[in-house]
Amino acid sequence: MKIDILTIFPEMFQSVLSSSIIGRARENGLIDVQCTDIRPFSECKHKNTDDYPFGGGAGMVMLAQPIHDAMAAAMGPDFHGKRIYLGPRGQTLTTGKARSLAREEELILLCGHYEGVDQRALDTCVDEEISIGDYILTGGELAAMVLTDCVARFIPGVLGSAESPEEESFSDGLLEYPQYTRPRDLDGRCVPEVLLSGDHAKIRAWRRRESLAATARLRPDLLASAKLDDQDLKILKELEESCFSES
Ligand code: 4G0
Repeated sequence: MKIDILTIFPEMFQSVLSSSIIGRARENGLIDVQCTDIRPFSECKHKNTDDYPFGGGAGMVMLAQPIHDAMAAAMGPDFHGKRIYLGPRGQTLTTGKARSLAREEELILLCGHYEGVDQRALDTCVDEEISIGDYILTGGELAAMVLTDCVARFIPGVLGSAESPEEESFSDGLLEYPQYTRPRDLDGRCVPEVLLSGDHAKIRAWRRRESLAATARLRPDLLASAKLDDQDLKILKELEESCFSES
């Protein structure tokens, strides 16, 4: 998978995309992430990339011309993929969306700034607008990093063979069970006995119950679309009853 990020701040990406799992994936050639600086494409005399909005109002609007030309350069002669604009009007990024984007050959991410981008550049240079959540950032760069990280996890080989992107929170629609490592006893706070039992069926059942309990308590809204079997429903009923008896 190739990801090309169009931005006026390419230096923002260097450390984030060279560290940890994404850094390793790039070294191993599993993902090719590049930044294209929009500014050199500006045909203005001072290489401006923004201007005042027609009709007046606060803030600046990014010029269509440098974005259009940077996009053409990033696409090259035979582009196969999706061109995504990170902005607050887009559909919210989800696990499902990330999983499907990971199947694309190439992504081009356009990072907007100021009050946005000239609508004509969006009309001609963008296939889809995606938001990382209902809040405003000073620029699309952090959103592009979030999307890159989230999509990369679904590319085969990016996570170690032991980890699976499908075993994590949200994949079956539930929150994660609690994890423990050494020491067994931390100043009197002990690891749950079942995890030391070696009984893998019992451990699996305990973890499922903890996931269901955490989801019911912290994100009950997720239960409506979670993948639940009859056993899960029975556990949820038990949890609900024990919850009532507590209060
Ligand atoms: C486009 C993405 C881009 C328009 C980008 C701001 C939040 C997100 C930007 C605006 C961003 C997100 C209209 C303020 C840059 N903020 N939620 N900021 N306007 O994904």
